[in-house]
Amino acid sequence: MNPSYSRRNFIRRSTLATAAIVAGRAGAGEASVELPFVNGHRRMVAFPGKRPLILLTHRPPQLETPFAVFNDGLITPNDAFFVRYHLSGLPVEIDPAAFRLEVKGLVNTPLSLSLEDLKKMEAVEVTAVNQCSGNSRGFFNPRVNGGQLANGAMGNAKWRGVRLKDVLTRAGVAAGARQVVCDGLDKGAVPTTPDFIKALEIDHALDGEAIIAWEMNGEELPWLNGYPLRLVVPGYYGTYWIKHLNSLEVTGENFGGFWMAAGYRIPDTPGGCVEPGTVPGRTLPITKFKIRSFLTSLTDGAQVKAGRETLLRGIAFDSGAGLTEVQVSPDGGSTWRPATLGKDLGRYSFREWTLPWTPTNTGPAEIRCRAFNRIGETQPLVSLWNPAGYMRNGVETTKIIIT
Ligand SMILES: Nc1nc2c(c(=O)[nH]1)N[C@H]1C(S)=C(S)[C@@H](COP(=O)(O)O)O[C@H]1N2
Ligand SMILES: [Mo]
Repeated sequence: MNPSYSRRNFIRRSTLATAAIVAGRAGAGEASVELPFVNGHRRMVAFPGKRPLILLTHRPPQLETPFAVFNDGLITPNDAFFVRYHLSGLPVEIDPAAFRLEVKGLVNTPLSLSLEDLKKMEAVEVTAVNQCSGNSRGFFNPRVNGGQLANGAMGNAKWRGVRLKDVLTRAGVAAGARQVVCDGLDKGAVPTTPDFIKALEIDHALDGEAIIAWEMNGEELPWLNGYPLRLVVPGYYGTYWIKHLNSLEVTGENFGGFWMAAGYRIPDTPGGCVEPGTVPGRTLPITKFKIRSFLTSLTDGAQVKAGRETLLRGIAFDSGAGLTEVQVSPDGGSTWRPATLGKDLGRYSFREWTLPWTPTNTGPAEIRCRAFNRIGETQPLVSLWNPAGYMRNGVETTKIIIT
């Protein structure tokens, strides 16, 4: 464990400090995993407030959720939720009494809100998936640069906070407003590193969907998921979900910072893809999730018995348009059967699907699944490609053995 995540940096939270100290004794018996692509060897490391997760980088912390967690339940536990930072200068000490969220720029009344001020406003809850744009990037073929993630840079949680709209309305959005520029407490290790700042279109910020959350699954936000406040932008890729949020600035022009103007851009083409290996012409900022589904009850290499019923189970989600169906193919895509959708936890949540299946012939088998939604979106059989490795959503295949 890197010393910068030691006790002194999590001073408010003695339980986290304990975890950091335990993790600091890395070495003996440390677990590791092999992700299913070249150079997929990863250590499992427990950061403060987290169980051992798949380590991509220490500085900045980037941790992936082991895929088995998604079969345990529809809500991803806080201690298993993935972590992604761009900058190594994380906040190391936050006094909740002194913390302020500044609301400034093109507003009638600039605000400086304490956590108490926010908690006196109307609180709302939403169950929503947070997914990194680069989730599953390690599977891109041809390979692309960037964090080589398997499918664990996503998670589903119940978030509680105030509507972004209500905070902006309290400040009074002035005429000519175009975007809301959102910044958190983290900084680059050197001053030349562009600060991680993202902008939402003003109409989006005022549509009532995004929230400023202080609670995740009934507990205060884990430090590494944005304590004490984070933006939750349902249906949008995680890049907009600013952690340690302490500044909202309403602007009259499009924000030109690095992470909007250069980073997190997708080809301006249908589906945001280009021919594998080619460079796109025009690009746009990434926005909403593509629809996805996964089998969670069986993983590659699993064995099932011929003649015995197996319950196939998995998860699906989209950008909030509304899932209509999940289909499962137990025969490598030759035939597809409708699965049963589970309880609806809200349109931004993971949705469970199940399908009882009795395999007949012994030997290897490929199980596939694909989701559909109200606006006609589904998953391509072959994953699409773009140079940054974003938005992967092709039909997943799980290779099992029937014995
Ligand atoms: N302050 C801050 N917020 C941030 C980031 C960051 O680097 N700094 N990364 C973003 C990205 S790209 C993702 S995918 C999500 C990840 O959220 P998590 O770490 O809570 O899982 O946080 C977003 N919010
Ligand atoms: Mo991300």
